[in-house]
Amino acid sequence: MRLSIGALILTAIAVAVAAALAVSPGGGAVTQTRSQSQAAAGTGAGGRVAAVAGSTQMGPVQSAGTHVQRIDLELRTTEKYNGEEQPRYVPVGSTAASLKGWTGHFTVKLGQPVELRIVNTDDGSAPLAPGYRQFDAVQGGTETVEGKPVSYVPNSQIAHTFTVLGLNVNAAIPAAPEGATNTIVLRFTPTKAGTFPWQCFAPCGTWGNGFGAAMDNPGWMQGKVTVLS
Ligand SMILES: [Cu+2]
Repeated sequence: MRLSIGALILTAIAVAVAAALAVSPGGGAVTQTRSQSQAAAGTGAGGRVAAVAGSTQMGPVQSAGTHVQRIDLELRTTEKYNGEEQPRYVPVGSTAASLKGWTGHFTVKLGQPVELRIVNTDDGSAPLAPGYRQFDAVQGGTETVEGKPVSYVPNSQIAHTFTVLGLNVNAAIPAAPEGATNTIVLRFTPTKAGTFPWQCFAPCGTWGNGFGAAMDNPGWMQGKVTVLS
């Protein structure tokens, strides 16, 4: 089973956001702009922006502070893939229009702390299969669930993971209380420059033992994170 992980990540992508950096659709040039939320709030200086490379969509990601690179995601269960509801990581506040071209690509800076905040609306679990159980543990950073520090999530409660193998980072996402949401915050500092796939390892999709549909498509349960040096 472990061998198959390598195969699974071949198409995957990644995380993180960049404080103030947006990568062009070409993936090369870097531009700076203000995030929608900050613009709305009138917080001008040091504006931060979502970085989405390889697409034309900018997520409403913002920085919480001068140095922290904040990524705000929602984990939705109402998005439809081929007409079928599938779980999906999307920037907070995304609309159908803004999700066009969303590939789950973020950009962050090397050596600066990242705060990945996930509002999870999924109250169903998808326990990790044998060979993937190591992803019930928080790796490469610290995690809180509803503000409480956790080092792992019992497998029976796992709904998703947010895993960047190339950065040795893993967040375990527990199912939300029925009909409610829970908020998971993962803090980590990228230690390597490059572009790394991220993905979920919980079998939360349809087909292929839970590894099809959402699990097999960028902008759903996988993406990429670029760490700029
Ligand atoms: Cu998942």
